[in-house]
Amino acid sequence: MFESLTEKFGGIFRSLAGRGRLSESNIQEALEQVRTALLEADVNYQVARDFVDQVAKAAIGQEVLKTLRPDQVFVKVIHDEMVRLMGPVDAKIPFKSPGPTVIMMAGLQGSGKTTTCGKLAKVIQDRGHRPLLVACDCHRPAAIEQLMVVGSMVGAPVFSEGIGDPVRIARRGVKAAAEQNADVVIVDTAGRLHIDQAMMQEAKDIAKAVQPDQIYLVCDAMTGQDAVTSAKEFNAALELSGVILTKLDGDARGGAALSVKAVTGKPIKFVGVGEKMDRLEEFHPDRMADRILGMGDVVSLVEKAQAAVDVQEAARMQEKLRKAQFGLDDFLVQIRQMRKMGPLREILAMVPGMGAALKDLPIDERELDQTEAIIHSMTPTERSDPDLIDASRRRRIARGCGLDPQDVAGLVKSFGQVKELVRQMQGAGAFGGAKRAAQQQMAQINLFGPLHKKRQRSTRKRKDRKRRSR
Ligand SMILES: Nc1nc2c(ncn2[C@@H]2O[C@H](COP(=O)(O)OP(=O)(O)OP(=O)(O)O)[C@@H](O)[C@H]2O)c(=O)[nH]1
Ligand SMILES: [Mg+2]
Repeated sequence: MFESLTEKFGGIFRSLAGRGRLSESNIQEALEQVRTALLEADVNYQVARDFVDQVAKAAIGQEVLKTLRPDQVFVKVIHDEMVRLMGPVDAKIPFKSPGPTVIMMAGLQGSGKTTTCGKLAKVIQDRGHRPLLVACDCHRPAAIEQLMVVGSMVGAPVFSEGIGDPVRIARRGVKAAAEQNADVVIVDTAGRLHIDQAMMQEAKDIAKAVQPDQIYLVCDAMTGQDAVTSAKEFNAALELSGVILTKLDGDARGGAALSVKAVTGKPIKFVGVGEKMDRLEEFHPDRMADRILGMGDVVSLVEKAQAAVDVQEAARMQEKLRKAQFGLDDFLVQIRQMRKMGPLREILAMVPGMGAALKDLPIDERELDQTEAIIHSMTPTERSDPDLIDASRRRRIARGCGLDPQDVAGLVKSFGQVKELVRQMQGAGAFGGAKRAAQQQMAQINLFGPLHKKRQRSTRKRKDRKRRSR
């Protein structure tokens, strides 16, 4: 898969080895080569340009950790950017209950729709459901016959009324699900050689009639940018749920895989890697990036080295805390580290059991921005010793970050409380009860909440005003 792209990246990485540090000058050449490699792999022009810009931003000035070479760091940067470019994607198929869950396939002629109907039916069976295939490519007897064959290969029933009106057949197919003991319906549709009005209209009419829960666009990876262009048009007409990219086992160059999410906003959900019915795989951006770069071991090496540095950093922070030298500057570093991991909501959602609880929680990334802004408006001395901040300094800081002096006071107060509690917790090593109490108190201090509190305040004010005016 994508051999020539993999080879080119290999060459680029080799040429970076031996440099001391990733700098603007020594990386420029490598970036230019990355751009060329992407364009030659038929990656969309704009996507390639943005990609290189992002890599440049992420790579330049990256400290090359003692244990790592610059080419290794560059591999990791490229890998992460590729993952970002192709993801995120959820490979789950949302089944609804009661069913049937209706899945519609769309795509150009020969892209692999009918074959993929069978493969997808197999994936769905493996996930414990009972799919029914519906033959809505009903202009040609051969197309219906092909779906019948595919169905029998995977042991899935096929609903067909022969040549006829695809909209009517789609509707009746969905109705037939119950009597066929099926809880998922997969609708095969007709493709044309090129996007044309008649095909789009037919697809739209079918979608309108059966209101599919999922619409998957089947794209042939071998057609590169043409696949991406057609995906864009289909998406405008049909509101796709995702893309299934087929024929990745052939000599596709990689352009479609790398561009489709950036151009359409819709992720690839599955990839076809062969003609047989068991050749459909879930799409995972990180695994795909590993495959393209062929550098999975380097990526994990860099991750380990970075994690080790984070551990050292954490130990340094703990030591500072212990000596009560922990200032707002260090706090800022901590916020940044945390944000590096992704949006706060996503980080928290990864904690088991948090997903549902998060739904109603007012998490606002802007609150973190505010906390950062307040700290930024402080002088270095104020950051390391927030006790210095009196009323006039508070006003100055507030002006600097465009907030209320109260917000500044709130942050300083919360920070003081945390420091005090940390001190208590460390002092209370022998007394489990006191330590737990301190931890509980800690959880109630909201260091990230000036904006949120302000919002509550202003709502209260508004309500007061309303009451008074009555
Ligand atoms: N190598 C390979 N071949 C595939 C893959 N998916 C589909 N094909 C082949 O591509 C050809 C076209 O597939 P179909 O499923 O008939 O495509 P379609 O979109 O239904 O085509 P129309 O109904 O004519 O619009 C067939 O020969 C398939 O075997 C794949 O992932 N890998
Ligand atoms: Mg077909």
